[in-house]
Amino acid sequence: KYDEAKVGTEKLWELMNSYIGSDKRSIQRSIVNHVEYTLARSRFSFDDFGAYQASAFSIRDRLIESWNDTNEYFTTNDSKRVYYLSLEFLLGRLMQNALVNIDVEEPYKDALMDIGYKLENLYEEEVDPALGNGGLGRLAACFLDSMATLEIPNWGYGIRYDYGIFKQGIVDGYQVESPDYWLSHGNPWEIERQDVTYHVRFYGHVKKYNDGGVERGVWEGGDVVVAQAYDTPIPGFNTFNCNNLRLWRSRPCNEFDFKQFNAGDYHGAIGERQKAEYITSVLYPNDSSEGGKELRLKQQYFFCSATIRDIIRRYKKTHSTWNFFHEKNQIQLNDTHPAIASIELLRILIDEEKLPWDQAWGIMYKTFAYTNHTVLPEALEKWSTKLIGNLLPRHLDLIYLINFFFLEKVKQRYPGDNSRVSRMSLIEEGDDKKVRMAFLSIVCSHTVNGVAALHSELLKKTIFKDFDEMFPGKLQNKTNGVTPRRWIHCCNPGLSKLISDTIMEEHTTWLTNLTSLRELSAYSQDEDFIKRFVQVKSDNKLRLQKWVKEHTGIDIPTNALYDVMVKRIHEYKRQFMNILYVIHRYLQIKETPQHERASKFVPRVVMIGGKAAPGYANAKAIIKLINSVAQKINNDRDVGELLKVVFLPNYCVSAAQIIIPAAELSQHISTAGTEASGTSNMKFIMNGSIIIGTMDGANVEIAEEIGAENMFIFGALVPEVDTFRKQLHDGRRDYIGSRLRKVFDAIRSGTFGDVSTIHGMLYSIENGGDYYCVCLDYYPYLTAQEKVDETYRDYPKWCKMSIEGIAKSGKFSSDRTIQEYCMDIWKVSAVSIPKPTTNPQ
Ligand code: GLG
Repeated sequence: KYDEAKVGTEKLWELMNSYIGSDKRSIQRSIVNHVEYTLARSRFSFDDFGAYQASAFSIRDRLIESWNDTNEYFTTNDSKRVYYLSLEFLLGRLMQNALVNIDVEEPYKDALMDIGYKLENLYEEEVDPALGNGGLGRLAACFLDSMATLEIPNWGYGIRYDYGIFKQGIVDGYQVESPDYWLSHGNPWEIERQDVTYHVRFYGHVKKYNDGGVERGVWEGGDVVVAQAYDTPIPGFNTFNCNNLRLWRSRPCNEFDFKQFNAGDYHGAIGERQKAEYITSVLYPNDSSEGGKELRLKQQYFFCSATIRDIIRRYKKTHSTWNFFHEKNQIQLNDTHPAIASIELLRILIDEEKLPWDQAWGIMYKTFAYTNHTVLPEALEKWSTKLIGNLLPRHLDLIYLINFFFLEKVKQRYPGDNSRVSRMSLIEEGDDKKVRMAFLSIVCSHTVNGVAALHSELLKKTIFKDFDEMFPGKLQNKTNGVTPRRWIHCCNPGLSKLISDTIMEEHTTWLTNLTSLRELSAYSQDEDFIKRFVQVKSDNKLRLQKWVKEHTGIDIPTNALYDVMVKRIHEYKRQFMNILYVIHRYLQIKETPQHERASKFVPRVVMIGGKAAPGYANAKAIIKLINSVAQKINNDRDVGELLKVVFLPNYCVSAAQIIIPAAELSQHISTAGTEASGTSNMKFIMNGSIIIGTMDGANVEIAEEIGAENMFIFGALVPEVDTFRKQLHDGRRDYIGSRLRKVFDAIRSGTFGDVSTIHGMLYSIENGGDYYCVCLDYYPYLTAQEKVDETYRDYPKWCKMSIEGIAKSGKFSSDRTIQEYCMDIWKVSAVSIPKPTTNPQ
């Protein structure tokens, strides 16, 4: 610490008495300084990548100013904080987002142009940090943006993986995975915190003792690794507030095994240390299914333990009793992945802080809340008690204790109802006993929520029914949202400008009050507006056309309907049904005489993209089928430009920002009752793409908002799905109609080459295994697709529908979602940091 008396705060203040200026000279000087002093490159010659890096450092400097001020302000004011714990943060590129949020995109563009660099090109130099699988991780990123924008004191906590989600390549139509070492050229956005580290223990044993009636434990032995913090500033839009995302990296403990070393086993001693670093090396590439692997549990506990210690340390800086902990801290669990955090808090309060059980329990309970993201049984985490007991022996003790107290309450409340007791137990009995992490999270949290209205209702009726009965009101709904800053303004500048021009508002107004888009409704039939709207769409289509050429080599026309489906590949999402329809369309075109084709078919480019989990054979077979179908159709001269099929490789956030604004139709066709919410559906609507979709997830609320007449809705509802499944179970097999049969036959007969990997799925669907109801929904889907063609022919009507969609998409801003979390769950309000005193511009 500096000696205040000697140096004087005034002197320090004088040395840096304002935020960095936003005039051209200041920006250029800051960039060139970083070229020379940070990158140690010559200021007289640097390439686009050097310019990107230096600009990033220069922008980071600005972020650090408000990031420091914000945190200091929150500490001085003892602000209530929200912590968002997630194993995934799918941030996407940061540069444009930061420039837009702190409102210096134009000044940077000019300043760079003046020294010979195009800002748009520099954006392309940034790696796309992909520390997440899909919707769950991207939701966390949208939430961070909204919380900063709404000036909610918030930190995100997660893992700094060395390898994010794999890169997807396509070889002979098959997915091949390669590692994404995103840090190879450094990461200018993060701040390495050598001063913020914690020890995290694994394995070992517990000694218990009685402390005046309270049983406490001492956990000793085992392995200890170090968690080191890396911070990424999260600027809000149009505010000086800047929040933080703290990601943990595992490092070896400084204690080196000299015994082993001296015994001559230098390699062994080093190897032990490397094992520690392994913990945070790679993101598990599963979306909606759980591996149950020890390393995954290690990752979970590792980041939860460091996080809880960090939160406690921060609280203790300003508090000497535990009385206000829950009033100052709210912790949100993004699915059950960080569920062990609550047990860690309980353990620390009981074993280390020596609190009585009731007090410790109360603090934990009032601090935690849990979000469920899926009803799919394969995605619900269950950890074997053997695994937990070995890795985290004290935590398993506490889980048993919690279960004991909880089941006592269940028995009191429902005397004699033994089946309910075993249904609700936190432990699933069997040869390999398991902890039901979702139930544990419900019991340890004050509030639980689903992510769309339908999903939350299903939770109450199905997997959490007993809990809803016992704790009425505890289960809530918080419909997901997406940030319009990234998903309209950054990815679709043309549309953003058109909106601002039309409703005569500054970006800063409607981008934080998205329901004001309603005003656009008045223009849905306005000729001038439609003309500009169509121009924006075709510019975006051209941009995508180039992207497709560059990434696949395929030429696609721009004067065709762009039909897009991008999301993780999964049977429940039914990319399979999409490609079956494509085959049907192809066969139909072939059957139609040339001269009748133009009047019968609207030219279409069908684009499908998404990653399959590396161990998910059926999903991989679907990718292969799509590519084989594309290969055949695209090379069939007879079909020409009437139908093109593209598999969009390596779908990721930066690709989404090009793909979504260009789409005219987008597919969200999951089996009713399977997609918890979906969030890309919201992004597509905001960008004027019309949805063809089922009544599933947030589609239901989208239809409510924009009107079912502005979508192409089809398919079985949840009760019909249930009935169909029951019929399958009872032996019904008559569900494959002749048109679908033809498609199956075409696949089997080799029309699309060797696609034998899909034969298993075909066979299963034909023989009662159509769990996701492809056959049930197939014909309604065809009808909806015919309606699409018909509507596209009436182009003014098509435009009207898509403009109405944009106008009424306001509900799906993640700002609205976060406001609901703040009011109903966290009870937290905005804290606005004061403007800097001088010259921030
Ligand atoms: C889940 C669900 C999605 C949901 C997302 C965010 O499958 O339907 O939109 O979380 O809540 N595992 C996911 O991606």
